[in-house]
Amino acid sequence: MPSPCLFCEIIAGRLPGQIVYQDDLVTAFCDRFPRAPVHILIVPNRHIDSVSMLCAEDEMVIGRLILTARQLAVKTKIDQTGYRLVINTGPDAGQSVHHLHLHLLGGKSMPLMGG
Ligand code: DGP
Repeated sequence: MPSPCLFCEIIAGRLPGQIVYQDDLVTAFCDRFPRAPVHILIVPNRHIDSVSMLCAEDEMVIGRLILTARQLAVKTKIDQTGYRLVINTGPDAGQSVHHLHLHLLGGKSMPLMGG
């Protein structure tokens, strides 16, 4: 892991981040370079580089990431209009921060994948 990890620093409160939710397993904060009116990153509190590094014991944290996204979609009022959940993994997907994160995107109509 690059030291210090940017998202670990935000989770620990050592770097500023607009944290919108935090519990024992995950933290959610606004993306610094939003690509939609709602663009929130939901990350595991424990450092995990990417989906490629997940193991069976991470089942709970992965579930929590998605359930938190669903809850935040309601809170930000995009649950009726729709939203996109994205996890970029590795260089071909353009993963730029090597701390697993789920993008919650919504508040506008988005192009179809591959369209
Ligand atoms: P990805 O390309 O999937 O690795 O997405 C990384 C996201 O992280 C990207 O949308 C921009 C966001 N980001 C990068 N640096 C910072 C930062 O310092 N603070 C916050 N809140 N977001 C950041």
